[in-house]
Amino acid sequence: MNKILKKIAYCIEIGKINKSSPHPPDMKGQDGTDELTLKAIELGISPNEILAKGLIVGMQRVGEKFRNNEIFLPDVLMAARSMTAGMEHLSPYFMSGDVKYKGKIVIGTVSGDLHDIGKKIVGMFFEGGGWDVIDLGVDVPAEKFINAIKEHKPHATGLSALLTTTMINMEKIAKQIKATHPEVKIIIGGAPVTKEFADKIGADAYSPDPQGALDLLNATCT
Ligand code: B1M
Repeated sequence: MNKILKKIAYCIEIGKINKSSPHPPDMKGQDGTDELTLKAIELGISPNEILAKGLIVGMQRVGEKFRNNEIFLPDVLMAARSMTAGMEHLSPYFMSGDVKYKGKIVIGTVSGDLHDIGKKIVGMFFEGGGWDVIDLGVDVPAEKFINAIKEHKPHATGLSALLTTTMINMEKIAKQIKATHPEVKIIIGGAPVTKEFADKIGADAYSPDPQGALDLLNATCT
């Protein structure tokens, strides 16, 4: 079991998407994250474990290498595509079989920020926990959040940011949401975000991880 999860992490690390992808040249014709994730599911490994011990481990290594200037932006992009290929197989398992949703949540990565993998994972947990998720994508300005809140009337909004330069945009967005829709709870998260920051900008809750975010969201229902 460990072997296949290690292989998945490695494929993310080197940006091997699937069997037919030509990158990297020395792995031409070999399975990539796409096929290996399917095989892991067939082996009966839980989607949670594949995500936590395969996909996310690989992406953490990519982050470390990028920080140390061992790899560059195109390599990170290949890794992101490889991760997305795996997530596509996992997402149906995180979806709730329940047709009756607990409520709605509007999520998005804040303006200026193009990182969407973590936000998508959080969205998958919300769906799996019985919430109807309206995902506005990346680079989402305050107006887009507010228009979506008007249209969908959610219980809560989830804001994600991965950059220290974009987490500050959360403040403007949170303030505008609170000014126009004080009843809508705001949950924030993403690597540079902290509980102190959440308190400072007037968000209702902060979680460093998807399960914590789901627990907080469920708590808004009670
Ligand atoms: Co960028 N990037 N990136 N990047 N990138 C980081 C974030 C960075 C830490 C890399 C590094 O230097 N080590 C660094 C940020 C430094 C900083 O600000 N402190 C960085 C940088 C600098 C940049 C650019 C500026 C690079 C450049 O252009 N020179 C640029 C910015 C573009 C922009 O946004 N305007 C850039 C671009 C990119 C790509 C587009 C190439 C690509 C994103 C592709 C995509 O998302 N489709 C990318 C990637 C992949 C990364 C790293 C390597 C991985 C991010 C990721 O997907 N992690 C990242 C390094 C790292 O994180 N180790 C890095 C996996 C994911 C599962 O984790 O996103 O943290 P994460 O989400 C977690 C939690 O944070 C939490 O739960 C998630 C699931 O576990 N969470 C929430 C997230 N949102 C939440 C919301 C919640 C609750 C929890 O409630 C609502």
